[in-house]
Order: sequence, then structure tokens, then C-alpha cells
Amino acid sequence: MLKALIFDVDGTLADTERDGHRVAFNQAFAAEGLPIVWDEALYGDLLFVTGGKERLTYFFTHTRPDLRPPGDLLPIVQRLHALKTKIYGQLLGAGAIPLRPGVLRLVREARAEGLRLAIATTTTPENLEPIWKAMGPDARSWFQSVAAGDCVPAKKPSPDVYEYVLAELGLTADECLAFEDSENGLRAARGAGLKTIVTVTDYTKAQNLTDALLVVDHLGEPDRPLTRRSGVPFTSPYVDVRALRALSEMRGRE
Ligand code: XBP
Ligand code: MG
Repeated sequence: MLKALIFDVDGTLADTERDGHRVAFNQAFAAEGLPIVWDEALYGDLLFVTGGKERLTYFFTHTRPDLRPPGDLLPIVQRLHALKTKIYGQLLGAGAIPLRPGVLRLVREARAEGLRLAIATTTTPENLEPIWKAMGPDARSWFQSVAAGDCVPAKKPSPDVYEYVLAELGLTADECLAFEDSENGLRAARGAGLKTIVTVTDYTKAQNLTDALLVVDHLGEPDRPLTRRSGVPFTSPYVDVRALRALSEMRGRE
């Protein structure tokens, strides 16, 4: 029986990558006087590396070693990432990026229906502050488990963060559903045995999402119907708890 919903953050709760994280990285490069700009296409390529610190390290060691600043890379990456996280918080704190369609509606309905809520994300914990703010004054307390960033040894597509959340909830994968936006996130959730609903973004809509239970453009609202892209048949205009209970009982892609 469905007991909990586990949400990814970036791309799922809010479409944060292109206009949020990417902009923050670029402003951090500029503040450090580095001649680096991650345009939308390059950032989309770099997103296959999960984790901002890991993404910076990959960029300086594989993508553009010619732009690597002199000296030990680790402290440079740590300083750049800390600056980026500060800038990101200011960007989103100003309400720059809204929650995706259907997210707040579904979270509120899930609480009302007695479903437990959790977060399983690669992003830095501080990046959740603007999400809580967008959801409402006591939103953080709605989530029984919040697993973020370096709380697990390996980031997505490793299943570690989802296994961490299942352990914290004391539930089995069959009692939960995962919500993701990307192939890496889907692989992480599936690796933990979770049926997964994917809401794609411009960056992820062409990725391999065949292992998802259902792929949609967003969770929908009564006045903004979703579009089903692939997976099990789904004709409702929006994802609600009734639909999730039925989806969680479905065989296939589990
Ligand atoms: C997405 C990520 C994160 C963000 C950047 O996380 O891979 O690294 O791109 O955030 P998820 P940080 O989709 O799992 O929420 O710079 O804090 O890592
Ligand atoms: Mg994501």
C-alpha cells in the first residue's frame, strides 16, 4: 500500500538548472575573475555529472583543462562552489524560480491524505531553503526525511540517497513512489527499487526514461492539464493521490 512520496528537487520541485544553478555558477566564475561562461548547451552537457563540486571538477579536468586555475584544484572547487551556493540562495530567495505545476497541490493533498513525504536530492542542503519558502512557512516540517548533497557517499545515479531515505522512513520501496526529472535521477530511484514518475524539463526530455512508470511534462493542475509522454496509460489531466494509489499498485516497471 502506498505510504510515502519521495521527491527529487532540481528539475522536479522547481525547474532550477538553466536559470538558477547555471546562472549562479557563471556569477561565481565572474566574481572570481575567471574567463568562464557555461552557456545553456554546455551546462546541459555538464549536467550528466551530478553534484556541483563534481561538475566543476569534471569541467576543469576534462572539458576545459586549459581554463583550470593554477594550484591544488580541491580548495579552488570548494571555494567556487561555496560562492555559487551563496549566489544561488540569493537568486532563488528573491523568488526567481517558482515551484513546478502541481507540486504544491500534490504535496498538500498528500499530507491531507496521510501520506508521508521525503526529499532525495543531490543538491546542497542550503539550496532547499528557497523551496521551503515557496511551499509555505512550515513546509520543512512536512517532510519526514530530507536527504541532500554529501549525506551519502555516492551521488545519483547511485541509489544511495534513495536507500538512505527508505531507511529513514522505515519503509520498503513498494510502499513508496519517487518523483524525478532526469535519467540520472531515474536510475538512482530504480536502483533502490522505486517505481518512479518523471516530470521532464527541457534538459531531460530527450534522455532515456524508459524505466519510468510514467513520464509527463508536469504534474498538472485542474486548469493546466498535463501531457503524458510515455509509460503506463494515464488519462487524468493531473496527478493526484487517487491516481498515485492506482499507479503504485500497477505491475510493470517495478
Ligand atoms: C541536481 C544536481 C545538483 C544541482 C546543483 O540535483 O545534480 O548538483 O545541479 O546543485 P537533484 P549543487 O536533481 O538530485 O536535485 O551545486 O548544490 O550540487
Ligand atoms: Mg533532478
